[in-house]
This record gives sequence, structure tokens and C-alpha cells, in this order.
Amino acid sequence: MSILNILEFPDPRLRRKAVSVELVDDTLRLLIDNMFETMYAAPGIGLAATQVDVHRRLLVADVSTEKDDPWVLINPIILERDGVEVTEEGCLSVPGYYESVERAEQVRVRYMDRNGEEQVSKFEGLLAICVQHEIDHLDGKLFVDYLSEAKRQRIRKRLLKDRKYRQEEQAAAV
Ligand code: GNR
Ligand code: NI
Repeated sequence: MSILNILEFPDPRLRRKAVSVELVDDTLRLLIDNMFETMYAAPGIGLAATQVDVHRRLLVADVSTEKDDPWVLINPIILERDGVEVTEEGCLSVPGYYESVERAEQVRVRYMDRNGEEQVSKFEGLLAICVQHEIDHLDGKLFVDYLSEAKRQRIRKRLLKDRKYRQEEQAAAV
């Protein structure tokens, strides 16, 4: 297995809209396994294919403390939303920033599992928040899009500055 590179805001590739998965085969399952390894290593509670520069409608998640409850959602569609909840969200593609985002409290989702079987599940709690956050990624949307323009620009500038600094450090170390 391998750890994949995670794209960071404001990378324009995070804005691409992912296309449906046509075939659930061993090649896709290898990608799924690599996405889990990448998510657990980060560490994060979810990861969308878009974040690893694969523009297919696929996400993985595990919000359990023991990291023993892996979920794979292929071609997810939200059928129903219930309630409203505000959560402090973070994102592996926006490292170091946490902000309040309003989402549905519960979602009913149709998707395919890793065997290509159609499923419908109802999600609640942190998993419901995570699934909505990941589906946003598949549509090219980030949690910073729910913030004010001023806040988003501030985060964008700081991340670009951090990255420039890291690159200079790396260049100096050679
Ligand atoms: O690791 C993550 N934590 C998190 C916390 C609150 C709401 C959403 C998330 S998802 C995030 C991992 C990630 O960036 N997935 O796209
Ligand atoms: Ni994210």
C-alpha cells in the first residue's frame, strides 16, 4: 500500500467536479486501500478521492476512536437531510484551520460499497458531518466556502505563505 499526496487549498485541482465511478474492480479497491492508509496516517476521519487528485466520486471515512469502522461510499447521493447542526470542521486540504460550519444533522445516502453493491444508509453524528464534507469535496467544494470572503482570503494567504516558507526551508537543507 502507499500513502498518497494530499492536495492543499488553494490548489485549483480541488475545484474539479468528480465524475461517477463506472466499475468497482480491483484497481479501484487498491485506490480505496491507499486512501484509507493515507487518511489514517494523516490522521483524518475522512478522505475524498478529489483530495488525492483522483476525480472520481468516491470517499472513505472512519470516525471511530479505535479506527475499526471503515466506510467506503462510491457514487454517493444524499436522498434526505434532517435537522441542523453546527460543528467545528477541519480539513486535510486546509491544514491547521478549524471553523464552524452548519450542516444537516442526519443524512440518508444511496451509494455503492466496495463490492459494487447498492446500499442506502442513514448517518448521524460526526459521520453524517464527515459524509457531507466529503461529498462537497467531490463537487469541488471546501468548508472554507461557507466562511466569509475575508476569512477565506486570510486562510488562503497564510497557507500560501506557509508553503513558500516550507519550500525555502527544504531548498536550504539541500
Ligand atoms: O479529519 C477531518 N476531520 C474533520 C473534522 C470535522 C469535520 C470534518 C472533518 S473531515 C477531515 C478530513 C478531511 O479533510 N476530509 O476531507
Ligand atoms: Ni476535507
